[in-house]
Amino acid sequence: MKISKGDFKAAIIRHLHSTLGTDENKANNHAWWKATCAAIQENVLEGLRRTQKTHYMNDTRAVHYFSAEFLMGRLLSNNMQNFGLYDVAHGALKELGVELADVLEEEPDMALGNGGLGRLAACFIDSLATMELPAIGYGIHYEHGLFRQEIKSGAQIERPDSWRDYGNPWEICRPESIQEVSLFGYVETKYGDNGGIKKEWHPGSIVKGVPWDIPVVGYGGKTVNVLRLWQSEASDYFNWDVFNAGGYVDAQRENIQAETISKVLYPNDETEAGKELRLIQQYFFCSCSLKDIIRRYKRAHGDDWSRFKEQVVIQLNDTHPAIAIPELMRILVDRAELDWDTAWDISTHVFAYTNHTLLPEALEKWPARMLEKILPRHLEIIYEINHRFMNEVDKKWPGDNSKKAKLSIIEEGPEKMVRMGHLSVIGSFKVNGVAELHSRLVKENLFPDFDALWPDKLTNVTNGITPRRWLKACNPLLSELVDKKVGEDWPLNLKKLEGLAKHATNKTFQKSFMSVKQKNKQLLADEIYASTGIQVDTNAIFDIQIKRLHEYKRQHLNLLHIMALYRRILENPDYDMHPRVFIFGAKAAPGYKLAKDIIFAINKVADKVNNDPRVGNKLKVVFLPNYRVSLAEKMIPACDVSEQISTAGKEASGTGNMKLALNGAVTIGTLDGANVEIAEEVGEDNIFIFGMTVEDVNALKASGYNPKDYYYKDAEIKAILDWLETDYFTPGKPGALVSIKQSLLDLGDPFFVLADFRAYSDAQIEVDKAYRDKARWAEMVIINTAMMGKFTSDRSIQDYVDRVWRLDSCAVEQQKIR
Ligand code: 73E
Repeated sequence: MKISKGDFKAAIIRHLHSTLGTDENKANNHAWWKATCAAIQENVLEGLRRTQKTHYMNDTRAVHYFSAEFLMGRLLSNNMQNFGLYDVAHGALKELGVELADVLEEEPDMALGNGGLGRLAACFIDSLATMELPAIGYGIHYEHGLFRQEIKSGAQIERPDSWRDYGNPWEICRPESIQEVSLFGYVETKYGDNGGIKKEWHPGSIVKGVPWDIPVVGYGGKTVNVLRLWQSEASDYFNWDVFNAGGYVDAQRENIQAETISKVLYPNDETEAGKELRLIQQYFFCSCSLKDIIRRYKRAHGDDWSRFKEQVVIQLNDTHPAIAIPELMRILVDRAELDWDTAWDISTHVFAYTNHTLLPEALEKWPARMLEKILPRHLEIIYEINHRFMNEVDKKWPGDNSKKAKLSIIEEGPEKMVRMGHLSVIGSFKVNGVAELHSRLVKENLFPDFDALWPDKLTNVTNGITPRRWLKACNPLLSELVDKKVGEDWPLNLKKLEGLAKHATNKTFQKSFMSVKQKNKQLLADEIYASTGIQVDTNAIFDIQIKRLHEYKRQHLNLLHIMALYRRILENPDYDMHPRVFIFGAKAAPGYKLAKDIIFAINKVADKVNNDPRVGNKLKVVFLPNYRVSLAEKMIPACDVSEQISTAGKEASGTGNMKLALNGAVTIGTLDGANVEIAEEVGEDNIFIFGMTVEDVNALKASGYNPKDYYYKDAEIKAILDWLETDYFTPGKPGALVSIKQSLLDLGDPFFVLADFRAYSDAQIEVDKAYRDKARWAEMVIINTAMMGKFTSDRSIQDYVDRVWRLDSCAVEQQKIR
């Protein structure tokens, strides 16, 4: 039973009047948006209430997804879709003279994440709710999410993101569940009468954690789980302990402004921040979340800890929440007064850890001295964990001190460091990588000795994406076409898309499919024109690279190839190629100089190419500013060629690769991350794989890679790199783009751009040929969509359930949608 259009219209107007205090004559799009959200939220809250009651009554085991990032994007369209109210709302607003599309544009993105890791967390909680699994997401209620990117004279400028400035209609504050978190101070050792010792932490500072709940609506609208995000506030509590110990001045100094903890998301993707505030953020949300879990457990089980590990599983999204391990030990040993072995048994049956990267600069390490200052008791506990673990290592490899040094949580050196990855592996019952290749490299290169010690601990769960957002919602035209061919239940069973494959060579179907693509390209062309003033031809190939800017992702390889095409056209006006539009979206970490230089270079080359009459329509280059979830939703349906060109072995999985292929783009990519599995699914004829494999890269490294060999051997490479040094692209400013050349020649080209250039360029020639064969291309495109079933996040979640969580679903009774 669903609400009628008329009743939904009445609900919107009711909220305009009594929630927003305005009326239909005065309302602007923002007000319409808020009123529509409020009307939908009635269902959301009813679903939430039912879900929580059902989970409580059934005393369900639940997964707790701990993540410093959740990149949620917009929620209105998603929530409408999941309740089956999209068409109703569209019709209701239409009758009110309002365009739903304009209303949806009012919603700010919830950008509480950097990139793939944060968006994965968002897809996972969508799947968990859809699959009716009891789950809570735990994270940080950042006041400012990832910065807004502006481009000024070609360069990236960062502006603050203020997603809550005019209120967020979805979130619910829960002051009744506030938690307190201790920081700083010292540890006192107390000796009991029976010779036992007890540790007491006297914190130097206490902050409050205020929970904000974002409801997460499953597809079908039955289960509504929550994402609980913690906001820091000053505690009313004065720091008496430090004051009494005569540490008044210290207390002041260490009393960091409580509100700063949840102020801002660190904008570094794939780099460890290494800053005090980052550690405090991590501890803050882990401590609040654990206390919240324990409060809920105690409501059902009192002080009986024996069932805790049966009721609770905690997934650590990378090492960012690894401090939760010693925090749980502290609570169990110091507070609940369990003996160490019992506490460790509970702890190591509760935590599981996902590794997302092998890049050394992303592997978190904290100076022991910093931990000692901020979390003195936790450092002691980490030493104790390590001490006991070293004994275990000694049993396996007696007397082998180098093994111990290698495996220890503590890295010795001029500055003692705590390795959070080792802590996570030791403290978890399962560890997974995020694609087959990545998980193999985790076993072979990152944690080989841990794998030898515990052969069943390391496993793989290949990433996935939610087809609800990444096909149904973002690509309504293609969804409608797919509905007609394979039925309407593919969003819940993505393998159904395979039913498209048998139509891949059917002329009529090819025509319908490609006409959808063409319409989506027109929509993107309009967007490009509106935001950059650049006019692009929708008959050109739309070639898209969208992801964080990082050397290993090699946007500069793409750029060098664009420059090569430009040069070929200048040298030969009849150079034979199908017109192409290269489109980029990427944010660079504000402190990552070369990444920002690459953005600048892309924009400078774009200026020149786009305005050169000798090029005409053959080549256009577009950099769309402020890449984010809502922009991705517009770009992905319009893509012909998906650029997935990271150095083999560096991209753990990638998830944009899956989104683009699902929407009928053909991948040009390396054998890296999940590209390998995409190639397996679509078959080698329907993807353009090029370049070095992991083994090739290792061999080249071992033999001594010299990028200058390629520079001197390949005249085109030389010409392009030399071009960067002139003022051709930056008139009057020679050398403005030279840092790219330097990194590739003088700094050793750490990501093998030059080594892969020729293979990439050749693969692009194949892409060009394939595109010109219309029937062949349409077939490839259809096969790509058809074969993406594996990459639904529902499959990833099922893998976690089977391999890691051992979780049962719990049916929630369907509410009457109003
Ligand atoms: O390959 C992606 C992967 O698809 C990987 O680079 C990314 O995680 C995605 C989801 O599994 C990732 N992000 C981070 N590490 N790996 C990271 C590291 C530090 C801060 C923020 C993000």
